[in-house]
Amino acid sequence: MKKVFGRPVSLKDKPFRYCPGCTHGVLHRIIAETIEHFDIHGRTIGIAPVGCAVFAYDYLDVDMIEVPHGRPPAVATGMKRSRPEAIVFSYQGDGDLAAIGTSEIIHAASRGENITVIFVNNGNYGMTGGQMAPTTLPGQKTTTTTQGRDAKREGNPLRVAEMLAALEGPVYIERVSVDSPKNVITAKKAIQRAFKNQIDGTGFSLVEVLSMCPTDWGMTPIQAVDWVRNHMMKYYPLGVYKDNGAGVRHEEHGSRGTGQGARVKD
Ligand SMILES: Cc1ncc(C[n+]2csc(CCOP(=O)(O)OP(=O)(O)O)c2C)c(N)n1
Ligand code: SF4
Ligand SMILES: [Mg+2]
Repeated sequence: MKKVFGRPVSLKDKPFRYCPGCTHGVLHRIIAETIEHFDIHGRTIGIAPVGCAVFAYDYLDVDMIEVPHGRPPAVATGMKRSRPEAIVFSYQGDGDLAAIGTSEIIHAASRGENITVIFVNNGNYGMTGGQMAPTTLPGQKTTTTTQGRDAKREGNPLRVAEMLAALEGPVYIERVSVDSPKNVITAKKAIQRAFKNQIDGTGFSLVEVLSMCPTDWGMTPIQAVDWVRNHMMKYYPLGVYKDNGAGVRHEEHGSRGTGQGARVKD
């Protein structure tokens, strides 16, 4: 019988320890499938930071470096510059990338480093108990905004994809979601494209992924999916925000993105 589905070689054969409904595991699989797709298993280096995102090192069977909070773009820069033949990606949460690591990501993007960044936006600091992150929505309750985030007191959320797309350096910025099979397929195409850009030497690529943290949101997995669709996607519209490549229009997304990008061929 023809085998149609299996475990990618870069994904270790062990159960995920994530909470039920958490989407880190979905993303790990997509990354592993992408590594297999491009046959780069032997030369891929992942950077895992702090937060639940850190456990990527436990599941991805490639060389992984664990770095202090917020520093993945700096370490990825050094690694890529010293080992240009390596495919270097960072896997970062929103507390990591958009709070303590804001300056690192902005400057790495501005320099146009030839790296791939997977940005997991789950709207809070998952690992430490659900504190407010820069991406927490207005009105959203967290353990540090118990009455809901108030822009006057806690500031406005950061739209990372839009912010980085305004810079000269990046070649590709897209926001995706993993709330449905269709969107998982789109997310996989985006992550493939972000890796392909690096393989081709094109430059800095970032994929922001709207993700679920049911435990700290105090929701069931189903409620968390609804929260992503009904709240997160409204504030953070899906789409291609920057794409310096040429090619096919990205038809799946709405009008907020530039829609000028090529999709990687399967
Ligand atoms: C320098 C430093 N500051 C703070 C912490 C505590 N800390 C550990 S995980 C975390 C939040 C991580 O949140 P995020 O990056 O969004 O990842 P998630 O758990 O949501 O995937 C914090 C603040 C730390 N480990 N190191
Ligand atoms: S706390 Fe949130 S991000 Fe961390 S494993 Fe649980 S659901 Fe996932
Ligand atoms: Mg987070």
